[in-house]
Amino acid sequence: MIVLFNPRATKPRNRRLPLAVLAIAAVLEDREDYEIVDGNVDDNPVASISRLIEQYDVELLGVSVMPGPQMVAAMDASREIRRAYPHVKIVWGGYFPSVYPDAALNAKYVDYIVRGQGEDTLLELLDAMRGKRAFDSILGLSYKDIFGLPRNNAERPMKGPDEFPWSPFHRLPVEKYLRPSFFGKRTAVHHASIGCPFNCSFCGVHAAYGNKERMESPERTAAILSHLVTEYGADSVQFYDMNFFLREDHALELAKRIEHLNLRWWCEARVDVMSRYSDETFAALKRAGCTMIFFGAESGSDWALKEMKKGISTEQTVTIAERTKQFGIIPEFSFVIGNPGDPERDTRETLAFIRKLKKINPDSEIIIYHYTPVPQPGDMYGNVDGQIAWPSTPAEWASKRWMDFTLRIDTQAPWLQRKTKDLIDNFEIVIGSRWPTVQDIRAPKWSRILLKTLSAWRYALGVYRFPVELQWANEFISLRKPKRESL
Ligand code: B12
Repeated sequence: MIVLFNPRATKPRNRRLPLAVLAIAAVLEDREDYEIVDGNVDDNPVASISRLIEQYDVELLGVSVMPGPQMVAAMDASREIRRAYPHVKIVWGGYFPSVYPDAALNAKYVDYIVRGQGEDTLLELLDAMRGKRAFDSILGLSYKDIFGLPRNNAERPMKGPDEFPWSPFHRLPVEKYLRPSFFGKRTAVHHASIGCPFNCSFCGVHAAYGNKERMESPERTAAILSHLVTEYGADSVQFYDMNFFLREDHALELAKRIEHLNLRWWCEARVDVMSRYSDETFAALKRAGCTMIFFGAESGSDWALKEMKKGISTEQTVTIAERTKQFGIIPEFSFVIGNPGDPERDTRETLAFIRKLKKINPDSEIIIYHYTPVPQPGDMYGNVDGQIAWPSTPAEWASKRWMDFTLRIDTQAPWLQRKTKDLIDNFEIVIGSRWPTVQDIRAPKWSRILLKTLSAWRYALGVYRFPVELQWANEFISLRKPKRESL
């Protein structure tokens, strides 16, 4: 038997279908004996895994690992299982081991790493474990050789979603995952493409997947959504694609195919791509239920956008603010402020730019992060001219310093002066109070009015320093921040 484990990554109320383990389960279905254990549902996943090991002949524990709290849960559980059942092999897959394979493989309790797309690599790994092929022939696999030395096999070329079977939803209690959100009472999630053709220097996607994107056919996306609606009563969906819209004809066809499902939905897109879409496409997307789109606007400085290889311009972001307003779609603009090139200038210009966007489209949701690099292909020893040296073990990644880095709470980036960091953080609290997110469906009306009233003078006058009263009010009200959904 194979046990697939999704360690806890979020509060129960924010839990969503675990797409990574479902994708892996899809290729095991009808082929292998397997069970899924999800730490977002199960209060004691280690006990559940142990029970399975004691009852069945468990050959492999497959753990899905994202950086952040999920990595810590994966580390603790893998350690415990290794201690109690040393004969069970452990493989880690997902973003953490894909982006930091050496650190993951340094852990004694990790035997194999599956980098990037995992379906075929896992099947081949099972063959190798059963003596049917050599470990060094498996693309996308990292492992320890007979001397215990790390081996990173070459990358595996990505396949499109249509080349794999559908997720076996029936293996999970789906109703537990369709939770209320701003978009509906029963919100599902789906991934309708894989990869992203861009190379932004702060994003983990190309570090894990390279720079290609493969899209699911609109026909299959519509069929899966229709299944989630008719079988499980989904009324809304969040598309978790790294880049949902690439080709306009594809977007238009999909919109037409899903319109009749009456779903309200959210997705991620790029301002350069969407600013070129016709009015007809925007209107079709709106009719098809598109409610909110997340855009990585990243900076209000064109030079900073160039430095981070984003490939967009501030003008395109402005166009999107205008066009989303015209079509009644809420834009969610995310910024990564404090570019190492000139963090003070980037901060100044970006804060002014955010104010401009809010004027154009007051419904814009604003998400603010500190600029946080990820390892770039080729930079093995550090990042940003050697100013960041990466941890070499999961335990080090789990320390407060690196958890704050991962969650972008405090990157401790050497280029970011304290006063600039404070300015970014203070601005975030002022703008977040002046326009509380619409996405916290639990916040009572009075709490929004209180925050807006308290912050109005600060925003109007541009006074962001020492917003203690807002910190206090935010703590008291505890409004959900879309970006910190996991905590
Ligand atoms: C959904 C999601 C979340 C959800 C998770 C919900 C859930 N179900 O638990 C939530 C909101 C909780 C979340 C939170 C965070 N996330 Co997140 N998240 C994503 C997102 C949008 C989709 C991931 C997904 O489901 N993909 C679909 C599946 C099918 O693909 P996959 O995960 O890559 O899985 C494949 C392979 O990796 C591999 N694989 C995966 N697991 C396993 C296991 C085994 C055994 C094997 C063999 C293979 C394997 O095979 C799978 C199929 O091919 C990605 C961006 C993206 N579009 O990928 C960001 C992303 C993964 N998140 C990211 C980050 C940074 C975070 C946060 C740290 C953000 C924050 N500041 O709080 C937190 C921390 C999470 C935590 N608690 O530990 C980054 C990671 C970047 C990096 N540096 O590595 C990403 C890439 C976003 C980005 N562009 O920067 N996230």
